[in-house]
Amino acid sequence: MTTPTDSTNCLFCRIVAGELPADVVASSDNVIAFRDIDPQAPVHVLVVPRAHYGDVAQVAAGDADLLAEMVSLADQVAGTLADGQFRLIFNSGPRAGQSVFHVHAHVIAGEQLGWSPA
Ligand code: DGP
Repeated sequence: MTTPTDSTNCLFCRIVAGELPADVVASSDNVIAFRDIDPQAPVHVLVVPRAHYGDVAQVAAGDADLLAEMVSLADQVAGTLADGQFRLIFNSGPRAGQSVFHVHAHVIAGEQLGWSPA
């Protein structure tokens, strides 16, 4: 998947660097988690690696351990802010709804979820 991957003026790079505010709810060595600005559920948190990768395929190819760390932090967030049950969404590419091209996982939790998000 070809997506813009330039870290220059990347919104989430600026949040990671502390240049822009965010409601950070959890962090690990290489990943931070902060509340989405436009929540779609009682718990809607974005899990974001500190390093810039454009999308989930790029982080999987470049650093599979980092992808595992993202999933682990998502699980931690769901256990802390909800009942441990959660939906994890990666939008990959504009047609899938990706609007910020710094890979992030949406942790959706805190209520009975319907299906499908499409
Ligand atoms: P996506 O469409 O999958 O790329 O998700 C991007 C999400 O990022 C979207 O749900 C809204 C969220 N978002 C956009 N700008 C900001 C921001 O400045 N702060 C926070 N916390 N979330 C943001």
